[in-house]
Amino acid sequence: MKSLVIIPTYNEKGNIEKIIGRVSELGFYILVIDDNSPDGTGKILDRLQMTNDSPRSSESGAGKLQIIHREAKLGLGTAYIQGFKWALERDFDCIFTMDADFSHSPECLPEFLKKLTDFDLIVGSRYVPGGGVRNWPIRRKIISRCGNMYAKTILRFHVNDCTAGFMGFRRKVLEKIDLDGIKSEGYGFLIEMKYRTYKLGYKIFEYPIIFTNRTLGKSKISKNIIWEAIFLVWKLKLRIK
Ligand SMILES: Nc1nc2c(ncn2[C@@H]2O[C@H](COP(=O)(O)OP(=O)(O)O)[C@@H](O)[C@H]2O)c(=O)[nH]1
Ligand SMILES: [Mg+2]
Repeated sequence: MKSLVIIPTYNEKGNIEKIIGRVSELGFYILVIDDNSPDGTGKILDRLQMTNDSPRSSESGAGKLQIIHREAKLGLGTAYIQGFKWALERDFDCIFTMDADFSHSPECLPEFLKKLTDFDLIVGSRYVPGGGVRNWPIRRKIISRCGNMYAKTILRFHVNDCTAGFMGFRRKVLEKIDLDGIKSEGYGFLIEMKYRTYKLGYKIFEYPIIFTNRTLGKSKISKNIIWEAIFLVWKLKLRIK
């Protein structure tokens, strides 16, 4: 099984080198999609790719780090769509989505992969027994909890953590989803991917994770993205049968 971890980045200079190190130690291929981060994350990535591709490191997986540089901040949703298409043009069997800021523990990846033998989508979930959130401000805890209850109630589907960004897909799911039909961003995008997977009849498993707030850099999620998600839930309910 060949597995790819897609990591979108915007201003992650304090995290990027470490996260790539941890994920590649676990033997996964990595695709980073950087939106011309003003803090120079893209330059760090180019350097890492050069050292990764050096003859010395070839036994430990040369070419396992790939980078897409985009011109400007185009959003999390379009970054993932581009990453999914990139993966489908190649021979990856399992495709993971993960943040760069260590809120998602890379050590969960092998567990997700194991579960993908029985399920089609694994969701790293804060809201199932064993899961949780660490060091998040109370405001974010409330928004996340209420947002998830809202989405779950309106969409009437069983995923408890619809806004989770840590996911693992079997290739066939991404092949079946109409990726060009997805226009949502941020949390809306994360809800839409899970809802479409569910509507196509695929098996979803929520794997408990402890989501730890970032210690380096700032969150990029804006108020607009929250509003967008609120409207999107209704659009999804009406449009996707
Ligand atoms: N390429 C790209 N990455 C983004 C963008 N917005 C956020 N990210 C990345 O997406 C991941 C999640 O973003 P983050 O700000 O941590 O969201 P939060 O955890 O909900 O506060 C991080 O790895 C970010 O660097 C974007 O517009 N483009
Ligand atoms: Mg984060």
